[in-house]
Amino acid sequence: MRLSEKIEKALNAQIKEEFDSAYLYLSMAAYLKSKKFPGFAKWMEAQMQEEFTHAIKLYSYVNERGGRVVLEGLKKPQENWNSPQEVFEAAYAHECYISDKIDELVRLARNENDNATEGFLQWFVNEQVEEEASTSEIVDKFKFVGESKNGLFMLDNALGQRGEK
Ligand code: OFO
Repeated sequence: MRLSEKIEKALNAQIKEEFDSAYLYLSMAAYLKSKKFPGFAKWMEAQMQEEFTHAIKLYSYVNERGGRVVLEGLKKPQENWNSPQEVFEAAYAHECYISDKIDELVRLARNENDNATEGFLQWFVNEQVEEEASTSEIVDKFKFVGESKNGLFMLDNALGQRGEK
């Protein structure tokens, strides 16, 4: 069965959210690079790539269900923060915002009796659990490190290992 118009519209809106997320994380990476934290920037660049794959996953699903993908303009992302810690706090808050969006989509799919979309969205529900956990763990590490320059240097190194183990 083809997607209902309501679901199609909501999934298209989520494609934009995922691209906005990618764009926001790229902006965060650029800020972190400018502040000479290559490890934090690398982590954010990897996060940006993940968001891109989320958008494409939705794009493929809409097409598979006979829907029409319509792209919206991207939101201009914030470009400055006060510290790397603030960047990761903002990333955590953003993931919580995205989790709410996914939950809304699940509710909509349920109300529309669209089992396939509800099942498809389960992957995103699980992904959000992971993304909230990973960003919030990093925020905890920043709090632990506090003002220590050494600690910050080590944390930057550690996050720069993302994808290398
Ligand atoms: Fe960060 O999970 Fe998609 O948006």
